Amino acid sequence: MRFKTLVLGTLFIFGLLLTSGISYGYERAIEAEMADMIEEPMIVADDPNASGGQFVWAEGEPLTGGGDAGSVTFNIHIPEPGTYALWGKVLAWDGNSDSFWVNWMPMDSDENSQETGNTEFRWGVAGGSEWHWDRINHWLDGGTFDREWEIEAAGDTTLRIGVREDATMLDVIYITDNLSEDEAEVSPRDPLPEDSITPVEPQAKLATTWAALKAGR
Ligand SMILES: [Ca+2]
Ligand SMILES: [Ca+2]
Repeated sequence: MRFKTLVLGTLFIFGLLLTSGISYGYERAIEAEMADMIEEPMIVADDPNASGGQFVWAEGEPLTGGGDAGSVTFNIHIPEPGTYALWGKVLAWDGNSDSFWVNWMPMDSDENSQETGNTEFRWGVAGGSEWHWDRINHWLDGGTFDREWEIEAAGDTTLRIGVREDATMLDVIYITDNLSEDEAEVSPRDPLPEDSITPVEPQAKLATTWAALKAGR
Protein backbone atom coordinates (compact mmCIF):
# COMPACT_ATOMS: atom_id res chain seq x y z
CA MET A 1 0.00 0.00 0.00
CA ARG A 2 2.70 2.42 1.03
CA PHE A 3 4.70 1.64 -2.10
CA LYS A 4 1.63 2.21 -4.26
CA THR A 5 1.02 5.59 -2.61
CA LEU A 6 4.63 6.54 -3.18
CA VAL A 7 4.42 5.58 -6.87
CA LEU A 8 1.16 7.43 -7.36
CA GLY A 9 2.53 10.45 -5.52
CA THR A 10 5.65 10.50 -7.66
CA LEU A 11 3.60 10.19 -10.82
CA PHE A 12 1.37 13.03 -9.63
CA ILE A 13 4.37 15.31 -9.03
CA PHE A 14 5.82 14.44 -12.43
CA GLY A 15 2.44 15.23 -13.94
CA LEU A 16 2.45 18.64 -12.27
CA LEU A 17 5.97 19.36 -13.52
CA LEU A 18 5.01 18.38 -17.06
CA THR A 19 1.86 20.48 -17.00
CA SER A 20 3.65 23.53 -15.63
CA GLY A 21 6.46 23.05 -18.15
CA ILE A 22 3.94 23.28 -20.95
CA SER A 23 1.77 26.08 -19.65
CA TYR A 24 4.45 28.44 -18.26
CA GLY A 25 5.88 30.51 -21.06
CA TYR A 26 6.79 34.15 -20.88
CA GLU A 27 4.11 36.54 -22.00
CA ARG A 28 3.30 40.15 -21.31
CA ALA A 29 0.93 42.76 -22.69
CA ILE A 30 1.63 46.50 -22.80
CA GLU A 31 -0.76 49.34 -23.58
CA ALA A 32 0.56 51.23 -26.61
CA GLU A 33 -0.34 54.50 -24.89
CA MET A 34 1.98 53.56 -21.98
CA ALA A 35 5.04 53.79 -24.23
CA ASP A 36 8.18 55.18 -22.59
CA MET A 37 8.52 57.72 -25.40
CA ILE A 38 5.95 59.06 -27.85
CA GLU A 39 7.27 61.17 -30.69
CA GLU A 40 4.78 63.35 -32.62
CA PRO A 41 2.89 63.26 -34.87
CA MET A 42 2.24 59.90 -33.13
CA ILE A 43 -0.19 60.82 -30.36
CA VAL A 44 -2.42 59.19 -27.76
CA ALA A 45 -6.12 59.25 -28.63
CA ASP A 46 -9.29 58.10 -26.89
CA ASP A 47 -11.55 55.25 -27.94
CA PRO A 48 -13.90 53.56 -25.46
CA ASN A 49 -13.51 50.33 -27.46
CA ALA A 50 -9.72 50.28 -27.08
CA SER A 51 -8.01 48.52 -24.18
CA GLY A 52 -7.44 51.11 -21.46
CA GLY A 53 -9.71 53.47 -23.44
CA GLN A 54 -6.75 54.75 -25.48
CA PHE A 55 -4.52 53.95 -28.45
CA VAL A 56 -1.75 55.63 -30.45
CA TRP A 57 -1.67 56.82 -34.04
CA ALA A 58 -0.55 59.56 -36.36
CA GLU A 59 -3.94 61.17 -36.74
CA GLY A 60 -5.40 61.04 -40.23
CA GLU A 61 -8.47 60.48 -42.37
CA PRO A 62 -9.06 57.31 -44.42
CA LEU A 63 -7.27 57.22 -47.78
CA THR A 64 -5.18 60.30 -47.12
CA GLY A 65 -1.83 58.52 -47.00
CA GLY A 66 1.24 60.34 -45.73
CA GLY A 67 3.41 59.14 -42.89
CA ASP A 68 7.01 58.22 -42.06
CA ALA A 69 7.17 60.56 -39.05
CA GLY A 70 6.65 59.88 -35.35
CA SER A 71 6.99 56.76 -33.23
CA VAL A 72 6.40 55.03 -29.90
CA THR A 73 9.28 53.45 -27.97
CA PHE A 74 9.01 50.84 -25.21
CA ASN A 75 11.75 49.81 -22.77
CA ILE A 76 11.04 46.14 -22.15
CA HIS A 77 12.83 43.90 -19.65
CA ILE A 78 12.97 40.31 -20.89
CA PRO A 79 13.52 37.98 -17.90
CA GLU A 80 14.69 34.91 -19.80
CA PRO A 81 16.46 34.09 -23.05
CA GLY A 82 14.28 32.60 -25.76
CA THR A 83 12.67 33.15 -29.10
CA TYR A 84 9.87 35.68 -29.04
CA ALA A 85 7.04 36.87 -31.23
CA LEU A 86 5.08 40.12 -31.04
CA TRP A 87 1.40 40.70 -31.69
CA GLY A 88 -0.25 44.06 -32.05
CA LYS A 89 -3.88 44.94 -31.39
CA VAL A 90 -4.58 47.17 -34.33
CA LEU A 91 -7.14 48.91 -36.44
CA ALA A 92 -6.50 49.68 -40.10
CA TRP A 93 -9.20 51.31 -42.19
CA ASP A 94 -7.77 50.83 -45.65
CA GLY A 95 -4.71 50.27 -47.82
CA ASN A 96 -3.37 53.73 -46.98
CA SER A 97 -3.47 53.17 -43.21
CA ASP A 98 -2.11 49.68 -42.69
CA SER A 99 1.61 49.63 -41.93
CA PHE A 100 4.26 50.50 -39.33
CA TRP A 101 8.03 50.19 -38.98
CA VAL A 102 9.19 47.83 -36.19
CA ASN A 103 12.74 47.71 -34.79
CA TRP A 104 13.36 45.69 -31.62
CA MET A 105 16.86 46.28 -30.29
CA PRO A 106 19.40 44.86 -29.65
CA MET A 107 18.16 42.01 -31.89
CA ASP A 108 17.41 44.39 -34.81
CA SER A 109 19.60 47.10 -36.22
CA ASP A 110 18.86 50.47 -34.60
CA GLU A 111 18.52 52.17 -37.98
CA ASN A 112 15.85 54.77 -38.66
CA SER A 113 13.60 52.68 -40.90
CA GLN A 114 11.58 55.75 -41.85
CA GLU A 115 14.72 56.99 -43.62
CA THR A 116 16.28 53.72 -44.78
CA GLY A 117 12.99 52.16 -45.93
CA ASN A 118 14.43 48.74 -45.03
CA THR A 119 11.61 46.27 -45.75
CA GLU A 120 13.09 43.90 -43.13
CA PHE A 121 11.39 46.14 -40.55
CA ARG A 122 8.18 46.92 -42.48
CA TRP A 123 5.05 45.56 -40.79
CA GLY A 124 2.13 45.05 -43.17
CA VAL A 125 -0.79 45.42 -40.75
CA ALA A 126 -3.87 43.25 -41.31
CA GLY A 127 -6.79 45.47 -42.33
CA GLY A 128 -10.03 45.78 -40.40
CA SER A 129 -12.20 48.55 -39.03
CA GLU A 130 -12.64 46.89 -35.61
CA TRP A 131 -9.81 46.28 -33.12
CA HIS A 132 -8.14 42.97 -33.95
CA TRP A 133 -4.88 41.11 -33.34
CA ASP A 134 -2.14 40.84 -35.93
CA ARG A 135 1.16 39.05 -35.49
CA ILE A 136 4.00 41.40 -36.36
CA ASN A 137 5.48 40.39 -39.70
CA HIS A 138 7.94 41.72 -42.16
CA TRP A 139 6.43 42.70 -45.43
CA LEU A 140 9.29 42.05 -47.81
CA ASP A 141 9.14 42.72 -51.50
CA GLY A 142 9.00 38.93 -52.02
CA GLY A 143 6.20 38.23 -49.54
CA THR A 144 5.00 38.76 -45.99
CA PHE A 145 6.35 36.55 -43.20
CA ASP A 146 5.74 36.46 -39.44
CA ARG A 147 8.74 37.68 -37.50
CA GLU A 148 10.49 36.15 -34.47
CA TRP A 149 13.35 37.49 -32.36
CA GLU A 150 16.00 35.40 -30.67
CA ILE A 151 16.97 36.92 -27.34
CA GLU A 152 20.24 35.41 -26.13
CA ALA A 153 20.40 36.88 -22.63
CA ALA A 154 17.90 38.25 -20.14
CA GLY A 155 17.97 42.02 -20.01
CA ASP A 156 16.61 45.29 -21.26
CA THR A 157 15.38 45.69 -24.82
CA THR A 158 14.02 48.63 -26.78
CA LEU A 159 11.05 48.26 -29.09
CA ARG A 160 10.39 51.14 -31.49
CA ILE A 161 7.25 51.25 -33.60
CA GLY A 162 7.40 54.00 -36.18
CA VAL A 163 4.66 55.50 -38.28
CA ARG A 164 4.80 54.37 -41.90
CA GLU A 165 1.32 55.32 -43.01
CA ASP A 166 -0.77 57.88 -41.14
CA ALA A 167 -3.92 56.66 -39.38
CA THR A 168 -2.70 53.12 -38.65
CA MET A 169 -3.87 52.52 -35.06
CA LEU A 170 -2.13 50.59 -32.28
CA ASP A 171 -3.84 49.68 -29.01
CA VAL A 172 -1.75 46.94 -27.31
CA ILE A 173 1.55 45.11 -27.82
CA TYR A 174 1.63 41.46 -26.75
CA ILE A 175 4.98 39.68 -26.23
CA THR A 176 5.13 35.88 -26.15
CA ASP A 177 7.50 32.96 -26.56
CA ASN A 178 4.65 30.96 -28.10
CA LEU A 179 5.61 31.06 -31.77
CA SER A 180 2.38 29.61 -33.12
CA GLU A 181 0.85 31.57 -35.98
CA ASP A 182 -2.60 30.51 -34.80
CA GLU A 183 -4.23 33.35 -32.88
CA ALA A 184 -6.55 31.00 -30.98
CA GLU A 185 -3.58 29.00 -29.75
CA VAL A 186 -1.54 32.03 -28.67
CA SER A 187 -4.53 33.96 -27.24
CA PRO A 188 -2.97 37.41 -27.29
CA ARG A 189 -4.64 39.50 -24.61
CA ASP A 190 -5.08 42.96 -23.17
CA PRO A 191 -2.82 44.04 -20.27
CA LEU A 192 -3.53 42.86 -16.72
CA PRO A 193 -2.38 44.71 -13.58
CA GLU A 194 0.53 42.26 -13.06
CA ASP A 195 1.94 43.17 -16.50
CA SER A 196 3.15 46.50 -15.11
CA ILE A 197 5.17 44.96 -12.27
CA THR A 198 8.85 44.89 -13.15
CA PRO A 199 10.19 41.43 -12.34
CA VAL A 200 13.21 42.41 -10.21
CA GLU A 201 13.87 39.80 -7.50
CA PRO A 202 10.38 40.06 -5.98
CA GLN A 203 11.09 37.50 -3.22
CA ALA A 204 14.08 39.37 -1.88
CA LYS A 205 12.12 42.60 -1.88
CA LEU A 206 9.15 41.06 -0.07
CA ALA A 207 11.41 39.46 2.54
CA THR A 208 12.96 42.84 3.26
CA THR A 209 9.55 44.45 3.62
CA TRP A 210 8.29 41.77 5.99
CA ALA A 211 11.43 41.95 8.10
CA ALA A 212 11.05 45.72 8.32
CA LEU A 213 7.39 45.33 9.32
CA LYS A 214 8.26 42.78 12.00
CA ALA A 215 10.85 45.11 13.46
CA GLY A 216 8.15 47.79 13.61
CA ARG A 217 9.88 50.12 11.17
CA1 LIG B 1 -0.52 50.36 -47.10
CA1 LIG C 1 -4.66 50.76 -25.34
